[in-house]
Amino acid sequence: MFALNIGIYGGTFNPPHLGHFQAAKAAVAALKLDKLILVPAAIPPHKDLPAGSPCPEQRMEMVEKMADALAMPGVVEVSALELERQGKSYTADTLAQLKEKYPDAQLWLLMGTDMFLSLHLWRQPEKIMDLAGICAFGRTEQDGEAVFAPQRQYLTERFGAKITTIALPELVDISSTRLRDGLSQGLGQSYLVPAVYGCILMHDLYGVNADLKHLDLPELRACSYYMMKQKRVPHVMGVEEEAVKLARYWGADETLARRAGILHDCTKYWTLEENKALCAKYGVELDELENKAVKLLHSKTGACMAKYVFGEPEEVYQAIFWHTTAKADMTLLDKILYMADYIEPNRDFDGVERLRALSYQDLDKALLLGVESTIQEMEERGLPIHSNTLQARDWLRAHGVTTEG
Ligand code: DGI
Ligand code: FE
Ligand code: FE
Repeated sequence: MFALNIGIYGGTFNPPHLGHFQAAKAAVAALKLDKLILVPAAIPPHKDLPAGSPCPEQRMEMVEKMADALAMPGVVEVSALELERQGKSYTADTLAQLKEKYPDAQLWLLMGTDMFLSLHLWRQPEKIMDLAGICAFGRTEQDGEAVFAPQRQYLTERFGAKITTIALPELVDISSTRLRDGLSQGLGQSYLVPAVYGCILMHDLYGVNADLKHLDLPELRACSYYMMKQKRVPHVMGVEEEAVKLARYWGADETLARRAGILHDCTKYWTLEENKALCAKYGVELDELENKAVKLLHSKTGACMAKYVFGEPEEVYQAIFWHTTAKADMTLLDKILYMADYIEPNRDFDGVERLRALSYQDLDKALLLGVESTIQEMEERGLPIHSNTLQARDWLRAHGVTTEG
């Protein structure tokens, strides 16, 4: 018995699309994989990359985004093995390296129909089939099987291959060539994981030539999700939804609330250095606490990205800028984003129900309760409270707001 079941999914991933995504997901389930390693090729041995293709590092980044979107942390990983090696990216070499790393594992090499049908023509096919079982993504229809069966028999007899086939939905047949052509004409988003599309838009890959300052909503979401980790996406979707609801209820601009919600945490995973660099670039001055508390900076840099990269208006900039600390004398949109962040449907903490109810009865009361709760939590955790947070509380109290009733 093998200790681990490891799937290996190589390819040029030019770009990684929903076909790859579905295949990866299906393979983990069908083969009961303990680990799935995605291996983008540096220099594919079998064909030249079309002119203007993204460099290996960019394809690697897109694959990492797709892997994250699979939402199977600890199972799906991306390997730079072929990027780190010199020369053409031969699968036989990759499998040898992985076998050395996981000597006791059962390796499964995953591949689509075309690749499976030409496997005997790859470099060192006997080595490949000696090191790994082959998992081919087949189709459900009979004519698929008619093509598959002879090849399966041939590889088994000639190389002693261990072969398994898994049936996948139609989607898997997405043609990368057609997808690339579509992208250069402003199409193709529906075949991509949003975060991958965001990567393509922000780095101007495949001739998309996006005008980042005039993105529609799906494109804006794609860029925002690209910049963060998958695990934060549900929260951001929740904030978008809640901000729109609050805006509708309290008579604020729904579109601005929505766009602020989409972008509010887009820089959440930046390092302290990255945050500071962007603040310096756009002249955002930081105080002593902000200079060391990275959690306080994503609101400033998120605001800068919204305004300077995505062309959002000043109101959106302000709302994002103040969404973490709050401040004295906030605008309606500022309050809406602050509260949406606090009460969006995925939030679950003691008192969230009262905060939700208050947000639709008396927004200022809700805001004061939110600010006071944050202050209390910071105190309990022994963290310094930002002066803007304290000023938000004092301003509301001075204007007759209470949390009673
Ligand atoms: O980005 P989110 O997690 O959705 O929410 P957020 O932007 O309100 O950030 C919450 C984090 O910010 C949380 O870790 C606490 C921290 N924070 C909020 N107000 C203060 C604060 N940290 C300090 N030190 N002082 C504050 O006044
Ligand atoms: Fe935030
Ligand atoms: Fe948030």
